[in-house]
Amino acid sequence: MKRIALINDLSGFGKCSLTAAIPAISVMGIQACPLPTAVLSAQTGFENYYCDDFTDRMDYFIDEWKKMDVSFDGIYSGYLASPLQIDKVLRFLEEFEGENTLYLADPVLGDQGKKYHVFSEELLAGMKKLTLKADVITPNLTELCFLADEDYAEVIKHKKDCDYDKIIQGICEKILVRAERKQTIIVTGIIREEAGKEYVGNVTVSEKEKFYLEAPYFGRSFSGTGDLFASIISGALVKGLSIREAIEKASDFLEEAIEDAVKENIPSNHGVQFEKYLFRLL
Ligand code: PXL
Repeated sequence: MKRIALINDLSGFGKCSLTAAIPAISVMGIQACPLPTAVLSAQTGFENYYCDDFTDRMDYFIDEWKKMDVSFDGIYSGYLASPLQIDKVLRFLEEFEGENTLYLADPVLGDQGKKYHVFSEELLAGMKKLTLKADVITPNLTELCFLADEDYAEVIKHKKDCDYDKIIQGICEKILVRAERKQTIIVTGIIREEAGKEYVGNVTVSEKEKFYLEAPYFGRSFSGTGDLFASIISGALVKGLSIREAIEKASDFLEEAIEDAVKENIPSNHGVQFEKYLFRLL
C-alpha cells in the first residue's frame, strides 16, 4: 500500500488540514501518516481558538519513525505553527525523502489577499525555502503573491482581462526558475470574471506544460478547500495519475462539496460538505 506522511495541524473545527487530508487520502487507498504541527480547538479563522504548538514534539515523531525504518511514497507539508517548524520539515525530508518520494509543499500563509494569524516574515522566508525543495507546490493566489513578492491587490485588478491566466503564469515562472528540482506549480482559487459571471480556476505551470482549468464560482470561499485540493493532488500523483488528471479529480470533487455547502448555507469557517462526496475519490 502507498503511504503519505502528512505534516499538518489537527483542528477540531474547520474541516481543514489533517481532518481534510486523512479522509481524502485514505479513501484513495493510501495510508495517511500524520505528523501534527499543532493541535487546535478550531482553525484560526474563528474568533477564538486554543492552539497547542507541537514544534518541540516533532523531532520525537521523526526519531521514532526512523527507528521503525519506515518509508514514504509521498510527503505533504501544510500548516506550520511557527517558523521553527521549517527546520523540522527540512529534517524530515533529509531523513525520509527517497528517490521516488513525491514532496508536495503547500505554503499555508493566507487567503483572499489576507494573512493568516500565523503569518510572519520569518515564516514566509521559511516557506520560500521549503517550496524550493518541492516537486509540487499548491499556493492559492494570495500565497503565490507572497512567494513571488508581488502585490495581490495589483494582480487581481486584472481579473476581467482575457490574459489573466497568462499574467499569473508569468508570476509562476518567476519562482519556477528558482526551484531546486523540476517542479510543478498549481495555483488555486483564482477568481476570474467574464460577462458578469465569476469562475474559479487553477493555473498550472511546469517546464513541460502550462494550462488553466476552471469551474463555476458559487460566490463564496470555504475553510479547508485548499487543503482538500492539495491532499487529492498528492494522493493522485502518488497513485500515478498525470498532473492534469489529478487536478480534474480534485476540482470535480470540490465543485460538488462546495455547491452543497452553499445550498446549506454553511458558514465559511466551518468548511465544505466533503464527507458526502468522498466516495467519488474511491
Ligand atoms: O486551511 C488552512 C489552515 C490550516 N490550518 C489552520 C488554519 C488554516 C487557515 O486559516 O487556521 C490551523
